[in-house]
Amino acid sequence: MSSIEALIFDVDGTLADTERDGHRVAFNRAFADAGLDWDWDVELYGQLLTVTGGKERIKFYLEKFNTAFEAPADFDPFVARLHAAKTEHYKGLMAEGRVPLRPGVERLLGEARAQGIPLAIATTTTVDNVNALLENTLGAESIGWFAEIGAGDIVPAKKPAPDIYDWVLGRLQLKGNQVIAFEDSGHGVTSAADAGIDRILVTINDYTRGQDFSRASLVVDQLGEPGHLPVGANGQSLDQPIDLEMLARL
Ligand code: XBP
Ligand code: MG
Repeated sequence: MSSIEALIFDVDGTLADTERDGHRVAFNRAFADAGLDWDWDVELYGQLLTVTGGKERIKFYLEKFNTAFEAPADFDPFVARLHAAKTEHYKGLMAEGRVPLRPGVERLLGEARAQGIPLAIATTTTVDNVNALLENTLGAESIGWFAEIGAGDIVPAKKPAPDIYDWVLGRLQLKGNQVIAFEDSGHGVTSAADAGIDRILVTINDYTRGQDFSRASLVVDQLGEPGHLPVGANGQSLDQPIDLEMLARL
């Protein structure tokens, strides 16, 4: 068993359930602003999550679900403009406090900080969105709690590619066996595992339940709190919330 030299967190679905009430709503508002009648309902959005990255997701939607749409000649700039408008809406939604952190996240971040264990982020989403979530849940100073924030287009290939975890590990100057990754999705687990991370804790959510987590070390419904214990994949409650002492045993 290796010591824990850093905790690396995914953001969407892991720190907070941002997809349904954050990203999805922001996409729809950007589409409406642009005069497009596209409506990504909760169910369709679940299918669109097959592809990570907002710009990539818009293109996937047009390829698979809206083939009748006549793409403009300046397609990439068109998608980039839509996506930039979506990011502004997303930041507005975060500022309204629409999406809280998931149970146990603030507690575990606090425990790690108290013990001097570096924190980092490895996410597919845009860095502005990460900052907006942190600022509006934990306060602006919390952005500085993270030694490295790996986000969005900083790497060529998004999850499930390992690039973003490789980037964060490189910046931390750590190897995969020295860290623990926190994820909520099959794509996220693949990304972390292919970067050589062997301790991966998954907190599932309604969009990711049932995905392939065979490469994860532990799958639970949430990190939990003392009065609200996590439930494992076998349906049994754990006897304690996920804390550093438990993580050390992964
Ligand atoms: C997150 C994503 C992102 C967000 C949208 O995946 O897939 O695409 O939905 O963010 P993960 P942007 O949690 O695996 O990192 O629109 O800013 O790309
Ligand atoms: Mg995620």
